[in-house]
Amino acid sequence: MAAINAVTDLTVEGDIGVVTLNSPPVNALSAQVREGLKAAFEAAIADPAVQAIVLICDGKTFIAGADISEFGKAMTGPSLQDVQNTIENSPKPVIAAIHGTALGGGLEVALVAHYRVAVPSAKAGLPEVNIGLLPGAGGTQRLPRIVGVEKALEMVTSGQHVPAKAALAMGLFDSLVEEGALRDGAIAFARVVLAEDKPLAKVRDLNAKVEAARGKPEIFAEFRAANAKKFRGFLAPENNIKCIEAAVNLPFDEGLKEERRLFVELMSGSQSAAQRYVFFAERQAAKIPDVPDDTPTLPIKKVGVIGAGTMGGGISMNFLNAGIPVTIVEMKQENLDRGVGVIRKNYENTAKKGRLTQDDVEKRMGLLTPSMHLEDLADCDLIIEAVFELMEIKKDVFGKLDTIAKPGAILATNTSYLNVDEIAACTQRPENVIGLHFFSPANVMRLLEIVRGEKTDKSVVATAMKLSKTIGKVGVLVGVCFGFVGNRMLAQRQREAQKLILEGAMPWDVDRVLYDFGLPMGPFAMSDLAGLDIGWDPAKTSSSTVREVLCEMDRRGQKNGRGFYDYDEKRNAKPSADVEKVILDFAEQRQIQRREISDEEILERCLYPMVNEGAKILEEGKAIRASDIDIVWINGYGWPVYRGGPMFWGELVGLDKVLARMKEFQALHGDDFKPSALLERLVAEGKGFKDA
Ligand code: T1G
Repeated sequence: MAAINAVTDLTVEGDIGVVTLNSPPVNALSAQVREGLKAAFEAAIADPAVQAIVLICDGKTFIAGADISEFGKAMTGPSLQDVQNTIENSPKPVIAAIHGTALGGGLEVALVAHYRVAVPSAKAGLPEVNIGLLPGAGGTQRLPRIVGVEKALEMVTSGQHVPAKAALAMGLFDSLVEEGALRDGAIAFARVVLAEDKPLAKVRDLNAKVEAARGKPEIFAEFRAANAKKFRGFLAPENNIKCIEAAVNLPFDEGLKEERRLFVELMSGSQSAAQRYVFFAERQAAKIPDVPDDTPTLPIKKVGVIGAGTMGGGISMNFLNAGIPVTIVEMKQENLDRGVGVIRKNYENTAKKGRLTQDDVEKRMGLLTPSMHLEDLADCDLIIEAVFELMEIKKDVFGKLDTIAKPGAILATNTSYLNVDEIAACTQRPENVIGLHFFSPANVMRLLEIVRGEKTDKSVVATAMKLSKTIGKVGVLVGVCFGFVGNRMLAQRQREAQKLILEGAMPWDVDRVLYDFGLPMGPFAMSDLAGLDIGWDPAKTSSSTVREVLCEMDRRGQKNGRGFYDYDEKRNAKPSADVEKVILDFAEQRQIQRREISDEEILERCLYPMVNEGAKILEEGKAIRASDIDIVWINGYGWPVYRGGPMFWGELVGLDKVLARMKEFQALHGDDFKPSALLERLVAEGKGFKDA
């Protein structure tokens, strides 16, 4: 065995040269890996004893892509294309042996090999689109030559990881070898190749599948139309599509040049910078400075959920999906039955779409135990209350749980706003109390705000963070304050939106500006969706806000066909002349002189106070880092990932510009716009939020 460099070695087994990479955690194509690969293949090609070459990786996966942490830095060592040319021009057969996930540049390296073999558990994909890029090492030119244009379009624009069996069926893999015996299987495959002594075929020379699509622009037009909504606002999907078009219409080397041009266009743009930032930010959110990775965690084998309403049902589904039994408790039989019925209906709807089998549905429902007695939660490891958002009710529940739950059980509240420390104080075990704030619909939204109480034990925090991964959520640790991180910042935007429609804008103006910015919907459409009458009391209503007046007019939102908008039977929204009149009358009664308000002012008035509130959250220590705040907004509120999150975006705008406008707005509209001390300091020092 010859050690080529610290991460690469070459061994010769009989007449097979085996190049092995070992660069944890994912064998990413760092400079060192590229150097090692180039040198190892040059050595194997030059060695007369070697007749064929196997490329394999140690650790958990085949090469999982270029080293994203190197982007934006001066490149050292051989380029990836240089390494690929060495492999692709080998006069000896090269077999890529794949386990784990061959992704991005990793799959692109495998595509310049002559053959690809894998274990059944392996996956392959070109997920560059998820970081705002495209496969920049020939993937867009080689992939369609193997799998065809339609599958290539799907793969490069979705970033999907294709399982080995499907990869074999589409020709991406040439053979599957026994699980756990990849090395031997690949060497045996190499020997068969030698015995067959076929001429070496390069993927770049396979033209049949791209030529078959030539002169059929409808393939691309239909794909674009079918995905317009999903790709809205993103730049990378379109550039990926253009690359596949180039593979169809241009000779290979011309196509490669077009791929390079479109790659550089994305790499130099802010969208990819934002999406690469989010890639690392999401992983950073799992790191808690004073709760090390080896903090002991508690086994969660049985969960109790109190409340079978929308939230309780959605929360329960997360655990059922992960195979964790749930006892769900309601006080009234009819509510319990309805809640269980909704859970079943949700699963059956998913099964109808083919994403679950009926057997899966029954398995999950079999893990659910309905009950009318809190006492049935006595053996649960974790109990989550999802009762009405009233402190008195929550305190009553926790007081009872304190006497019922077994020692060591974690007691969690799903409150969206309320003080977790106050709730914890109703028990003798505040160290076991934590907030688990799910976002509606709780079985869909990825965000889980994990609210750390003053006395919450580190093992409880560690358990909650680990559990978030188990149930497929993105857990972000936040501190106790009104609305924690997400809702506290949302309140800033909601307040400004309400003021703007009195000052001169209409709800549909504000919604359009925020929708065009990239949010899934604006504040007024969101209110109609949730229901204008949440928290509205007909007995106490006094026409004190536009929203109250609309409720008094029985305009409750989408649920009854009219709210801020009028809705047709397909729930298509249309601005309402009645609402416009309500707003104009409301402003007149309050002597508000309406004026023309620009889209730019709408955006700045709604978003800058959010950035400012994020800065306050940071200086109060209610979030560990600015990027955690961004992860909250991307996963909990649909902030466009290609804008990186409110804090990333604020820095992109320029904190100095944000501060200046906040001061202008403060002079005009009062202290709602008072800049945070942190924002003032960072601007004065010319720093960013990472220096907070
Ligand atoms: N570069 C650098 N670091 C990476 C990395 C990468 N490509 N992928 C993962 N890591 C780090 C990650 O930050 C974490 O670090 C650790 O590895 C474990 O990751 C030219 C231009 C492979 C499915 O987009 O999808 O190739 O936090 O927690 O859940 O065309 O990582 O431990 O310090 O995610 O088991 C294309 C991205 C790159 C794949 C494993 N490739 N990675 O998931 O572990 S661009 C990708 C993943 C490219 C070419 C283009 C996942 C994974 P730390 P993890 P995991």
